[in-house]
Amino acid sequence: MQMRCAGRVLELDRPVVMGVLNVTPDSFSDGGRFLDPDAALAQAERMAAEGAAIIDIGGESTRPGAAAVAGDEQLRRVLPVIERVAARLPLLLSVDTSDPEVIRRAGAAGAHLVNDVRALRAPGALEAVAAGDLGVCLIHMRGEPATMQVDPHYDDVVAEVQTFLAERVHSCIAAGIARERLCIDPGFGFGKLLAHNLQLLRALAQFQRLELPLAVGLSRKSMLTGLGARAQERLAGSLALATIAVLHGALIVRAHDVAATLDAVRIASAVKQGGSGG
Ligand code: PT1
Repeated sequence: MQMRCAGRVLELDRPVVMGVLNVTPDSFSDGGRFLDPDAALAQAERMAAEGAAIIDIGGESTRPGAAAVAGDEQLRRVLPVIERVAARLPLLLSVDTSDPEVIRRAGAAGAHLVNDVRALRAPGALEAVAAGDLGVCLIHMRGEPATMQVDPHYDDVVAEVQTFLAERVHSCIAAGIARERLCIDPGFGFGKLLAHNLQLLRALAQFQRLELPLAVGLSRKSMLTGLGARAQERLAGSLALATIAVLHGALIVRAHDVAATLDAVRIASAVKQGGSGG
C-alpha cells in the first residue's frame, strides 16, 4: 500500500513511525519543550535520525480536557517550525490541525499531509484540502477534546467508528480528494472509555475493510494507566500497544519515542510477515 501526499509517495509496504512534535505550551507529555522553533527543529532532526517517516507538527493539543486554539495562534506556533523542518529534512511533514487557514498556510510552507482529529468536518476544511494536493489522515473523535471523556456512549463502538470513517472517506472523495491521498485512524482516547479503546484495538484488523492505510496513536495515552501501567512510565506499555496494533494491520504508528517504537514495529511486522526485517 502507499499514500500520495503533496507530490510525494509514502511507501507503506511495511509499517512506518510518525514522530510527534507538539508545538504547544500545554501538551500532556512534553508541554512547552518545543515552542521555540530551534528546539523544535532539533527534536525533528533527532526523530529523523531515529527513523521517523513522518513528523507530525501540532499547535493545538487535543488531549482530553484541552481547549481549542484559534487558527492564528496555531499559525504562529507551527509555521516557523514547518518552514524550518521542511528546509532541512527530507521526510514527510504532517500538520495536526482542523483549521482550513492552517491547512492552506501549512501546505504552502511545506507540509505534506493534514492529520485531523475532526476528519475535515470543520467548515471549509474539506475545500481547503481539495484545493491542493495534501494527504489526509481522517481520525474518529466523538465530541470535542474539552468534554469528549464525559460519559461517552456507543452501542457498538467498532461499527460506529467504521461507519463514521467510511462516511468521511466518501465526503472526501465527493469533494475531489483522491482516495490515494487518504488514510484512516480510529482515534484511540478520543471520546472513548478504556473498554471502547480495547474493543477497537482487538477489532483493528476489521478496519482494513476500508482498504486504506490504517494509522493509530496510542503513545503515552491515559488508557495505559487504565491497563495498569505506572503513571510516569508509559514507554513499555506504549510499545506493547504499538506491537499489537501492527500485528492487527496498522501501517502508520504515531509515537513520541521514535527509535524504540520503530524497533517494536519492525519486530511485530517481521513476525507478522513470517520473515525477517519486515
Ligand atoms: C491519534 C492522535 C493524533 N492523538 C492521530 N493523530 C493525538 N492520527 C493527537 C489520553 O487519553 O491517536 N492519531 N493526534 C493526541 N490525543 C490524545 C488523546 C492524547 C487521548 C492523549 C489522550 O491520554
